[in-house]
Amino acid sequence: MTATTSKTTCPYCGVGCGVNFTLPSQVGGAVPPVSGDNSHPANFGRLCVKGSSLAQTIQSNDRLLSPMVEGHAVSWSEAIDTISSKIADVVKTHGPDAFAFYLSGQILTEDYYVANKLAKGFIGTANVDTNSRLCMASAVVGYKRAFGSDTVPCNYEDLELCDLLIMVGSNAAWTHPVLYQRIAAAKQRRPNMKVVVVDPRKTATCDIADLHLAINPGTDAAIFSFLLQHSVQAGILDSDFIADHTNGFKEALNQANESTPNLISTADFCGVSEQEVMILANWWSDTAKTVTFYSQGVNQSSSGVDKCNAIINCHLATGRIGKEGAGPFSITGQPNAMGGREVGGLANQLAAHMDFATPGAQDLVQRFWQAPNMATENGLKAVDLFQAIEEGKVKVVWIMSTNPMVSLPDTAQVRRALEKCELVIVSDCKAHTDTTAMADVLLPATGWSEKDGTVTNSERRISRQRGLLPAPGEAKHDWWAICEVAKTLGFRDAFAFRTPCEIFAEHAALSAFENNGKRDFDIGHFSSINKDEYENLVPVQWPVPKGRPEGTKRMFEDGRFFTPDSRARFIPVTPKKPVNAPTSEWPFVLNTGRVRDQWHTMTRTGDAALLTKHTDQPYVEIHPKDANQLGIEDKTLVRLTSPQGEALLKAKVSRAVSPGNVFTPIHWTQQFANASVVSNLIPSLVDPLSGQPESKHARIKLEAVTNISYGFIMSINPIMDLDCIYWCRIPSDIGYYYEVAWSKGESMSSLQSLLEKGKVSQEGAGEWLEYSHLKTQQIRLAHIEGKKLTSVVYLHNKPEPISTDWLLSKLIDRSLVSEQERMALLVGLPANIEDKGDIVCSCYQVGSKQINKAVAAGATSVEELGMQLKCGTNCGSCLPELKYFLPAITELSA
Ligand SMILES: Nc1nc2c(c(=O)[nH]1)N[C@H]1C(S)=C(S)[C@@H](COP(=O)(O)OP(=O)(O)OC[C@H]3O[C@@H](n4cnc5c(=O)[nH]c(N)nc54)[C@H](O)[C@@H]3O)O[C@H]1N2
Ligand SMILES: Nc1nc2c(c(=O)[nH]1)N[C@H]1C(S)=C(S)[C@@H](COP(=O)(O)OP(=O)(O)OC[C@H]3O[C@@H](n4cnc5c(=O)[nH]c(N)nc54)[C@H](O)[C@@H]3O)O[C@H]1N2
Ligand code: SF4
Ligand SMILES: [Mo]
Repeated sequence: MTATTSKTTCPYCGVGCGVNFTLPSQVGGAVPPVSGDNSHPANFGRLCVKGSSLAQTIQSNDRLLSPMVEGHAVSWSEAIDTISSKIADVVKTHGPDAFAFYLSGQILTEDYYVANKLAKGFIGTANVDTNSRLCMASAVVGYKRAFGSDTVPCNYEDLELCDLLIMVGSNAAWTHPVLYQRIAAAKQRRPNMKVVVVDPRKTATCDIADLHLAINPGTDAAIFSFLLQHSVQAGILDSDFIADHTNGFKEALNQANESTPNLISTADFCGVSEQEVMILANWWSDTAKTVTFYSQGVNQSSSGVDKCNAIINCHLATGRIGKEGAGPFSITGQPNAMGGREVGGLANQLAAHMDFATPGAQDLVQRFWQAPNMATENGLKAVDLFQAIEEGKVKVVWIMSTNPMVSLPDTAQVRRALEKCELVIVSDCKAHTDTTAMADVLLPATGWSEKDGTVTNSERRISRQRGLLPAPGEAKHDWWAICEVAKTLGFRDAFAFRTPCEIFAEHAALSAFENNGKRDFDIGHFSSINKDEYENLVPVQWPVPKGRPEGTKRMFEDGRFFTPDSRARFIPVTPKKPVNAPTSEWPFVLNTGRVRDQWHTMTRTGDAALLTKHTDQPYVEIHPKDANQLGIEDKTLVRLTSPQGEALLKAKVSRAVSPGNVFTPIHWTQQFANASVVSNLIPSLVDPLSGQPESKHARIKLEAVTNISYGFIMSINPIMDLDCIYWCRIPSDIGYYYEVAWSKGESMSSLQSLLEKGKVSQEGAGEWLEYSHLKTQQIRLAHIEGKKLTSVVYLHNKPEPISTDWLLSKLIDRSLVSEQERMALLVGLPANIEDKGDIVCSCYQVGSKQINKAVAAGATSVEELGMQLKCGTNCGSCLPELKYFLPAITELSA
């Protein structure tokens, strides 16, 4: 490793991979590609495609570089004064609960700690909630009900050591790719290891599954209710463990017997065959080393907490917890959702894994902080918070590192709330997001590679994200902005932190304060950490109490839990279906989730042309039978309507979803497409215990959008005011590329106006090449200026499978257009260039047509494809998809 290479942590998913980061050779120069850190225990050198593209996504041309008040750039001190005086004012007039923070699992532990301290100890409100409410709130409550604490028992090694892995509501192949690769490698080493996927949809994760239970949406708890009962019949209860270390087994079992009386009723409720349930039940009873790995298909549900406890019940009954290769493992999504939980950064937590209800906790925290205004009860959870903002109860909200205009359910409500709010403060790295558009005050934040602090991954491992590049413009660390506001509010001493190290040390000291083993979260070893030690902190799993610097690999090995009597609790669970069943008016069930190469609301990944190749437009996956019935063809535009709102998406006709169900990715915002925000469709229904929204479920109707022309526009100049039914901006390395759809009646006149107003070219200059075919309503135009291509417009009657790569490359390379190429510009491809098809391997830009060709020529394995085309040989994220090109395997989607 060179002197300029440092170790840091990937800022995307909760796997928390270690990354080697090399500084550019000159100040302001391009950052060399990153590599995986061989010594990091989360990834041992591996990175997925998002991680390995980190260098390409750092430099952004849309950074927020200065604080802004009402659209005007101001100094930091002016911005801080505006914020502090308004907070002081509303708190004085309306009380502390008129203020709220809405934070994120993507800020650092140190940022979270000072925000939580300011609100709960000094302003005096527990209105500190976070996008983690949308992500793992149900998992937290599930753990707390069972263990008395929010403790993830397992570690990543357990995923490799288990003999049965049940993946519930997780598409880890795309969402936790490095863990998925570790699991796939373990299964290859030990072919007897079984993997079961429980997901209504057939996903890339099913590639390694021995069994896929395509259950009815929301019905997971019934599967585990049945497994609990079956454990009795199969004689696999761990009676000693139940007797010595748990309470409530009988009640839970009685409820299971009532809820899922037999195999037939269970299979019927879940919409799968009895044989399938029985295969799982037999594997469950035969396999002591079982891990149940669960994610958003479990959490994002109106009964998410019960689903978690149904899973945990099964592990407690069989003693499959606190042992190698066994346990209920909730995987977290964001890089620091866990850190947020640790500091208490949720409205129903106090601090350091203590709650308002924990006896003595308020007093303890008050004394530790020397807090003048301790909050005394739970604050508002995300959905309620935005309701209270709309009702005028919360008057100032500080949104940090999250994009609620896209990610909260019922976007129309969120808009109404933010319009009504007296002061909306948004801290972000980006100037233009759907949420920054609603801000009164914008604060420029440092982003990954600039910000400095700690994060905790899904296996409780604390790692450093290091500040390696200078902050651009006026950007500052989030913790710094919070401390400045706190000081201006008069809390100078309590927020006099000069470095993240000082904050971390205080956080560690609070975790250990009067703890003595009573609370799970104890990192007292770091209470007096100094700057050098913090700089050199190596990844470590908490608890790290004084005297145990090596941390803790696995929890509950001694069978003692953090309840008052140290016993775990069984919870009786009644499986429930989602709140909104489909009706004749709203006949379809909408499911939502992620795609492989995009991150959330695309502020970090959406501008990287490389990462858009895998999925370039928002889509709705729909079963061929439904598509047929509704007259919807592949790649045509579909209107989705729910009682909440509307979205326009491209159809992806596929057998991956069952009839009556559709799936859409969550990523596209108004920055990238005019009408494709999927949260518009989601009602604000929440789990009554966790407050987590049922984001994976809405009832909707679907219709084909007819009478439209499809096409695309590319230009080296920005394209303004595109007034068409649908547009989607697709990043390219140079210029502007839009997929569009116009109403047929409007397409000619709109196109005319685009051309006339000089929106896609300099008016008058250069020449237009033109091809039109009235019968098929095709129009193809290419604009050339100084012998160079400047714009292309293609419009067709229906979506045409034209590869735009060559046209884009002609825009990008700015080479002269030869005489032979003039014709090719209107065909879309010169005769001598290969059309790659849809890109499958993002790293090496290998497309479906190339792969099909190699398979037709005899390639029979992923390895051979890799040797011939290089696909899959870098990060490996596309390996599951590559397999579906091989002859022996049926297609994932038809
Ligand atoms: N590429 C990429 N990776 C990411 C992210 C990203 O934005 N992009 N985000 C990160 C974050 S914050 C998170 S939280 C994680 C999420 O990681 P995952 O939870 O793995 O991802 P999702 O695609 O949201 O949902 C997982 C699956 O739940 C299924 N599902 C829907 N309803 C049900 C149900 O009722 N029961 C069951 N069993 N399954 C159901 C969906 O079909 C989907 O396949 O991903 C993290 N990793
Ligand atoms: N329908 C539906 N809705 C969902 C989900 C779903 O599956 N279905 N999933 C939910 C889940 S699990 C999650 S986690 C959320 C995610 O949803 P969001 O949190 O809203 O999405 P992000 O795009 O990650 O937003 C992060 C914002 O912070 C900015 N940012 C990045 N780094 C920093 C930083 O260091 N400081 C500051 N101040 N800003 C920064 C980014 O530019 C971006 O604008 O979506 C939720 N919503
Ligand atoms: S799996 Fe990929 S996105 Fe997740 S932490 Fe590792 S490199 Fe980053
Ligand atoms: Mo998440």
